[in-house]
Amino acid sequence: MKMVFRWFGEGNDQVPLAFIRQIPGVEGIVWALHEVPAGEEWPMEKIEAVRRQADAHGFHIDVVESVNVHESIKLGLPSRDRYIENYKRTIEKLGRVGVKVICYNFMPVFDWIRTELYRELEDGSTALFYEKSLLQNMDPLELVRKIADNPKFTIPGWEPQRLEALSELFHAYRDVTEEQLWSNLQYFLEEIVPVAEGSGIRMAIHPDDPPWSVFGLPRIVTGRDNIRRLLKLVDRPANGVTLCSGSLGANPANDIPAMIREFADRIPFAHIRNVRVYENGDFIETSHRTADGTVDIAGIVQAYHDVGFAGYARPDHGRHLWGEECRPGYGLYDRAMGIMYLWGLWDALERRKRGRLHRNAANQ
Ligand code: CS2
Ligand code: MN
Repeated sequence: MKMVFRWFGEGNDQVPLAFIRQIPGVEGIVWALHEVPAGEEWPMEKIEAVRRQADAHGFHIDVVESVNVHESIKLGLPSRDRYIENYKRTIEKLGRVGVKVICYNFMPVFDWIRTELYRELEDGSTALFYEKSLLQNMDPLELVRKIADNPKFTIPGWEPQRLEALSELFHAYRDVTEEQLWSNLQYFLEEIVPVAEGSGIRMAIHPDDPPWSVFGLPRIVTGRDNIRRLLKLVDRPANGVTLCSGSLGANPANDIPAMIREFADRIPFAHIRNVRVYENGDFIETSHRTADGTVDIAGIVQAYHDVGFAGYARPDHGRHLWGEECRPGYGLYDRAMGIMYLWGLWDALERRKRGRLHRNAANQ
């Protein structure tokens, strides 16, 4: 397991690289050019600049999250070919600086969705919260005002430019069925996966968050069956998945350890975090610790260990603690603690395995 940490870039992340350096066992940053609008080709100078900054702190830049997919690709419009060309050029450039994994998602209009960014937990910390009944009766615009209107930080997935044309976008999606979205995804993958392969890169789709349809928009990466289908669309190692335990875990029917065992060789990148799901379908993000949520983080780490996972992993969202001012879900403290929990589980498993090997050798 190669531990990495998401970093939003110089001047765009309140956590300096020098602080990330102090979290045990972090070898690389997970990055993106957040200022480049979806669909545009990434400029090489800007890519190189991030590489230099990371280098100066001893980090690699193997994992990019995300190269965002332009809506016309998801909608299957004639203009998609132009944007797919740009996407390919970006993949090639990233390959040239040594990037190994590109995380992306295929969610129409919105990336992740919550109804509250700072919901208080019983310990006084706050975290992202999803209230099912509230969302069912909410106007999407109202939600955008609530989430995107954050004066201090732009929120990934809720960039203003993405949301400018919201009503037109909803209109454009009115006739897009799940099956059409699948076929648009297939078209995209057939184009880009060979380019990724040629560039030494594995594509890793992020599951839908939450893993169900919202505001009547189609969503297709929600659980085991459709991940199976996705991997078969282009049945190559370069067509993989970012297995996000928090996104998939919002649906308690998802057996994540079983998915890890089944899809092991197609998971180049793992997001590991916990959520607590309530009986009414609401959920809140918690600490990474197994006992704090409903996702079996210990079982997940065990599954990764059992399959000999050698890919990249990062803690995902964390709570907001100790008065930290940060981008929602992306404070330093809880994610750093999350890493220590993940290493604790991992190291204990390693030790047990080595002990077993020693004993077996001694018995021979
Ligand atoms: C992430 C997603 O911060 C988050 O919620 O898990 O935004 C993720 O980066 C994208 O869906 C990946 O394309
Ligand atoms: Mn995630």
